[in-house]
Amino acid sequence: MMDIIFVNPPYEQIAKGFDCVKHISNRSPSLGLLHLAAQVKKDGFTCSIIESAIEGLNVEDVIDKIIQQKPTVVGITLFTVGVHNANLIAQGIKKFSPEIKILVGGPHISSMGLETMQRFDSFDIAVLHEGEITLSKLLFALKNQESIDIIEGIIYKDEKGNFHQTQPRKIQIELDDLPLPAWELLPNFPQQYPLTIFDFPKGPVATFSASRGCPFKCEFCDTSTFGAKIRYYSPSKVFEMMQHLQKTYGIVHLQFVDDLFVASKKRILTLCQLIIENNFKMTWSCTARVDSINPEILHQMKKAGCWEISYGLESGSNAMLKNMKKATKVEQAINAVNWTHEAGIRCKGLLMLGYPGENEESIEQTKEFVKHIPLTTMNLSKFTPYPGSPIYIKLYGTSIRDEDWDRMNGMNFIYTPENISMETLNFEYRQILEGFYRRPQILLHYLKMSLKHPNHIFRLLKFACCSFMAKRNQKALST
Ligand code: B12
Ligand code: SF4
Repeated sequence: MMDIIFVNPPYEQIAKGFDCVKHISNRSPSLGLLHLAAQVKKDGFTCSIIESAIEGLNVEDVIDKIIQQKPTVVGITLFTVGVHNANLIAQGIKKFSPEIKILVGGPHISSMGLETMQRFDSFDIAVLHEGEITLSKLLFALKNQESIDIIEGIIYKDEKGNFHQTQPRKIQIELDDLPLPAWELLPNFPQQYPLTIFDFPKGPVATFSASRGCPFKCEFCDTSTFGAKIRYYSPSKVFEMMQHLQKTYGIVHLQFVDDLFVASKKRILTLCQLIIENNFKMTWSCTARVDSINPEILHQMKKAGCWEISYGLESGSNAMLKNMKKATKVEQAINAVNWTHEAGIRCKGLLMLGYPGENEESIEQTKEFVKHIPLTTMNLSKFTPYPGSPIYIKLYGTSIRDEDWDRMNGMNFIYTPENISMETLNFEYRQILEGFYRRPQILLHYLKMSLKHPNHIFRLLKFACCSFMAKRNQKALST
C-alpha cells in the first residue's frame, strides 16, 4: 500500500472551452511536490505524484486513481485557482475511503490556511509555508499514531471539529541539504513537460528554483510561502543539479523559476564561471529585477548559456510602479531591456493591466513603453488580487471571497479599478497584445525560431487544429 500520493489538482488555465491552450502553454510540474516527494522517499516512505493537468485527468479521474491505490495519506498542493477542484477531489476520496488523511499545502495555504480549512471541511491537515520538515514529521507521527499537536507549522481539526494552529515553524532549511527533486516519479518526464511555446529554443526542458524567498514588497505579489529572507543553493550545487539533469534525463534547457535569481551578483558570476570553465553546454533562462543586472553580469550570463531573461516590468507608468510598490522606475526597465538585448539574450517582459490606479493615461504609457523596447516576448496578465499579497488585504481585508477563486489565473479581471470600466480594460488588453504580436519584427523572430526548432511548429499546429475543432463544436451546439 502506498504511504502518500501527491496531487497537483486540475485547474482552469484560461477560461471554459479553451482547453486547446494546453498545446502551447507551460506544462512544467510542481517543483514543490517534487521536493516533498524526494524528502519522504529519503525518510523511507513510498509515494507517487499525480500531475492532473499534464496527465489530462479531471477531478473524477484523480479520485478513481487514488481510490484504486488506497494510500494512507493524500497531499494536495494548492494555488488559489485549484482549491475548489481540490475540495471536490478530497470529498470524493472521503466518500469512498474516509480513513485516508487529506493534507494540503502550497502558496494558497501559506496565505489563507485557516480560512480555507474552515470553509472546506474535507481537508484534514494544512501545512503552512516551507513543507519538507513539517511533512516529514507529520508522516512519522501519523505512522506511529502519535499526537500531531506538537508539530510546528500546521492547522488541524480535532474530533469535535475545532481548528488548532500550532506554533509557526522557523523557515530554516539549508537548501544544499535537500535531496534532489524526485523527477524520476513523474510519468513521461521530461517529454510531457515542455515550457510555454517559444520560451525555450530546444527541449527537453526542466525547471528548478536555485533560491527561496524575496525581501521586496511588491504589493501584488504573494510571498507568504518562503518569506522575506532569501536563501540560496550554492553555485556548485546548482551546477551539480544541471549536470544531473543533463546526464539522467537529457535536459538541454533549464528554466530557473526563482523569484530573485540574480539577487547575489557574486553567486551568479561564480555559477557562470563553473559552467564556462567546464565547457558545459546547456541553455537556460531565469527571471530578474530590472535593478539587479548590469552589462558585465549579462555578458557573463550569455557566455554561460543564458538564453532568455524575464523581467517583471509590470507597467510603462512610473505612477503605477509607485502604486505597486515595485521600487523600480521605467527608466531602469528601459536600460535593463536594452542591455540584455545588446548582450544577445532574449528579453521577456512580464506586465499587468488593471492594477488599482490604472487609467487611460497609464495604459497609453504602457503601450508606448512596450513599443519602444527590444522585447522578444510579452506576457500581459490581468491584475488579480491573490490571497497573500498585500493588495489583497488592502482591497478585501480578511474576507475570503472564494466565489472568484476558480478564475484567479491571471486571465480574468476579478477587480475593476475606479476610473476605468471592465469593457475598456478587456479592449485595451487585446489591443496591447495584438499591437505587440502583430509587429513584423516580432512575427519574423518567431518564424525564424520555428524554422530553426520545428518542435514549435508542431505544437502550434496541434493548437490550431484543436481550437478550430473547439470553435466548430461550439458553433454546432449553438445552432
Ligand atoms: C514556477 C511557478 C509557476 C509554474 C509552475 C507551477 C507549479 N505547479 O508549481 C507555472 C508557470 C505553471 C505557474 C503557473 C501559475 N502560477 Co505560479 N509560480 C511559480 C513560482 C515562480 C515558483 C513556484 C515554485 O516552484 N516554487 C518552489 C517550490 C519548492 O515551492 P512550492 O511549490 O511553494 O512548494 C513548497 C511549499 O509551498 C509547500 N507545499 C506545496 N505544496 C504542498 C503540498 C503539501 C501536501 C504539503 C505538505 C506542502 C506543500 O512545500 C513545498 C516545499 O517547501 C511561484 C512563486 C514562488 N516563489 O513560489 C509562482 C506562484 C506560485 N504562482 C502563482 C500564480 C498565481 C500562478 C497562476 C495561477 C497564474 C500565473 N500567474 O501564471 C498559474 C497557476 C498554475 C497552477 N495551478 O499550477 C502565485 C500563487 C498565488 C496564489 N495564492 O495562488 C505565485 C506564488 C506567484 C506570486 N508571487 O504571486 N507558476
Ligand atoms: S514581484 Fe518579484 S521582486 Fe516583487 S515581491 Fe514578488 S518576487 Fe519579490
